[in-house]
Amino acid sequence: MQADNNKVKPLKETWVSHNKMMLEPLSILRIKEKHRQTYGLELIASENFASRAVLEALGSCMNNKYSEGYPGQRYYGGTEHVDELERLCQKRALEAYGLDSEKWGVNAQPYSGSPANFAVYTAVVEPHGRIMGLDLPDGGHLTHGFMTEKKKISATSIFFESMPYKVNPETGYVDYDRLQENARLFHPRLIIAGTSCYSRNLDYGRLKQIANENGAYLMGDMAHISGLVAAGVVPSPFEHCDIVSTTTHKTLRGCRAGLIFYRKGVRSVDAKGKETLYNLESLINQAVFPGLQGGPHNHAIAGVAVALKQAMTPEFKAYQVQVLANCKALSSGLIDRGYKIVTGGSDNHLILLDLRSKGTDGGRAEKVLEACAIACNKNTCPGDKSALRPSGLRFGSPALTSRGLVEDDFKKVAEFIHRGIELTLEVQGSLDPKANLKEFIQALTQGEKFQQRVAEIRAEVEGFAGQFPMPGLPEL
Ligand code: DSN
Repeated sequence: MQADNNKVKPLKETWVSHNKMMLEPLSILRIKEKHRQTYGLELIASENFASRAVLEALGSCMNNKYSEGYPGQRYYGGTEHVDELERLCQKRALEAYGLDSEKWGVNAQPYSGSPANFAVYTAVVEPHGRIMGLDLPDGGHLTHGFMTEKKKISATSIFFESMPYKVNPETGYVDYDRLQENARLFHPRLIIAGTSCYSRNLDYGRLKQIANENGAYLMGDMAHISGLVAAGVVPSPFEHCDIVSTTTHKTLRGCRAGLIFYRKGVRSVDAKGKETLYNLESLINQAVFPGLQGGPHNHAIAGVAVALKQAMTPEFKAYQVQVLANCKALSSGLIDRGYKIVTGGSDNHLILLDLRSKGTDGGRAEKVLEACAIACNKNTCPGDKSALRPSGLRFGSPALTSRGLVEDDFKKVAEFIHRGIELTLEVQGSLDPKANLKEFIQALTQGEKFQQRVAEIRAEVEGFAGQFPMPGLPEL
């Protein structure tokens, strides 16, 4: 029934009305952060700038509603609109990836990628069951089972038994042969086809073959590449995986949340023609709620629904094509200046710069680049002996591509990075070779000569970055 607007009384001004005082000091921090994002070069491979429509959906009354359960089966009243919202988000998720709803389902409630992954393990791997994922120092993610010789770090390695697979330290590519050998000994229940710092496409067909040999599920974690997959510009994990998890805020350009896709229907047919069916839908839904989570974040589901609609537009496809082109331009810009890129280049949105041949490391270079308004992150390179002194820097093209930068602009970005690394080497050269990171930062921030150099580069970076438009809302 339509409300009769003439009969609706205007709300009284009360303490619940907009009170700017309540935003202090957040409004100042927000302005500073907006300035940092606008006048800096955001090269963190997992970050992006959400659109105004996504931010509007996120900052809405959908935040206020509890709706534990699933559409049509909730533990709260008043859920008719959020039911419709969640169904819409699910429908768009399947459409955005070209999935047949007879063969695939999706859970839209995970709060983000890490809870999504843990929900998958909870659903299909028994306690202390075996999982194999790409090792964190080789480009995997914490939640893929990270542990060291001394300590189980990720809850995945605490509650499940984790055996990593590795990249070949010489080439930087995943060593599938070694994975296959180890899987034959370890008999995993689940293999994870996913990365957090790997610049090449995974061979999902080979991974599926290894999973099948062991009766294991293959889970794709496409968090980093989910926008590229939606646009069809990289191979799709949906072709071979049983389950696919993702975040929604990286290349997909939505708000922070997660999705889990799962197969439905026939899983396998034996020699006698007997079919085994997938039983993932109820296991995964139960693992998410009530297993691990409470009420869904309906405002985030709204933001994801908007992002998925955007992901089905021709503009989005063009954006992802540009993400790839820009990453290649950045990679060649650095190679032309004598830098080594792990695997020699990139098939996706990120590169890993190996600084070992330059005689410095990712931690020191990250600090100098940050001082120059260039945001990136230190990362281990294949073969690194210590995770405490990672030799690499990870750079990604998605965020700056959202601001409209093209290949020539990324060549300029490569030049700025080069100047920052040259400065890193100068600061390092002024110190005892055994100087630690703290002493390095002290020299950088207290040396007048170095501060002058930082200020020069920073002013140029800010002038350059400030020319490009920023998606979102001007004031938020
Ligand atoms: N933290 C993300 C990244 O930077 O890759 C993964 O969750």
